Amino acid sequence: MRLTRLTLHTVRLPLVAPFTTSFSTQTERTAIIFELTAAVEGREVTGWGECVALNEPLYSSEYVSGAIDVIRRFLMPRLDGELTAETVGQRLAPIVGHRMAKAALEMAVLDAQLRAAGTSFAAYLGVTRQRIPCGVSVGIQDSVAALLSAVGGYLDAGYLRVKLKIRPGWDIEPVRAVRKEFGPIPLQVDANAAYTLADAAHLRLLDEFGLLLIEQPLAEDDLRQHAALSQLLTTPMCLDESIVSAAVAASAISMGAAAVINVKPGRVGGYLEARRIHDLARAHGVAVWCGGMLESGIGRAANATLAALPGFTLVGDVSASDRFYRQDITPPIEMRGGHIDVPREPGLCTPPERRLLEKFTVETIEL
Ligand code: OSB
Ligand code: MG
Repeated sequence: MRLTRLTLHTVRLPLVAPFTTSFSTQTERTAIIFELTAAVEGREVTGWGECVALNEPLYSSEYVSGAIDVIRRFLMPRLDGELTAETVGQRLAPIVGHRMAKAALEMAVLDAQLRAAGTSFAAYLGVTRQRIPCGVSVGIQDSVAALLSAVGGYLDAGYLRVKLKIRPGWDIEPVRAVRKEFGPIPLQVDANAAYTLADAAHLRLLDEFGLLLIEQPLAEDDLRQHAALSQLLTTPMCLDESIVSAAVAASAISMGAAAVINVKPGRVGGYLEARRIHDLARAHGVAVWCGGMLESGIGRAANATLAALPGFTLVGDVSASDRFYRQDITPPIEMRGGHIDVPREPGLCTPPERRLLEKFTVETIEL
């Protein structure tokens, strides 16, 4: 195919409730929605994508306006002439970093390619599962009472696994309270890099709660320190921020830094690299699960398909649209009996509804 136009729709979606992690409180999600037009054998096709960069470089070095800049200046110019989704990664490889921006471009190209062929993402990946189980990521709350009420609501809604965000000052007591109130539910924690190895003795206090895993307690670059910490804890070590590529995943696995990996397509440069990490982890007996970045229905649908690959043996952070949004730009992705159906239509997602896309758009850029 040959790319003919790229429109970047920056949308601002209000969240149903503030979402607090160790690094920020978000009350809305600013997302870049990619609308790519391509010529495929004389036909015009559209591909949709979503960039998961946050507004500020607090989770990773990427951020919304930086992603738009690098796409305009350095990434799009490399995607001229004939190309396929499978070659986007190689074309963009000389540009260092900017994986969320690259991932979104590859996603839009892959979506266009699959739509042109009438193939679903599920068929492309070869997934056989029809539906995936849903977990929920629960932000830091103002009080333990508020946390118990939030967790209770998600359990009533049917979520099959709960992840609690933690940070120094909000860790042992909230976990203890949730265990006491709800008993042996599948429970895990995510620190978003808020601790150091010097906190090992404190983090060991989490071992008594039988958590599924502890996610990214230490800094992104602290692979060796995560390996050391995992020797001191019985709770399995899971990495998120640290795993930016299959190469880093291989290092982390060989160092004993990761017993589990949270796979996020945006963080690793795209769905194809995410698949490679899945394959690598599976070959090493390392469990993976699909993480989330408060995606709109575009990224959420694609994540629901990725999470159906056989190595995704743990419940991920793929929740229903209404966990974050009262109104999404696509028809809502719904959970039934704690599961989401794997999309079967051509491409990676249901395209956004034009009226809703326009309603939430704050900036449109034509490239
Ligand atoms: O660390 O997994 C994370 C959201 C934004 C940035 C980082 C993370 C998260 C989440 C939410 O935990 C996952 C979701 O989209 O449901
Ligand atoms: Mg995380």
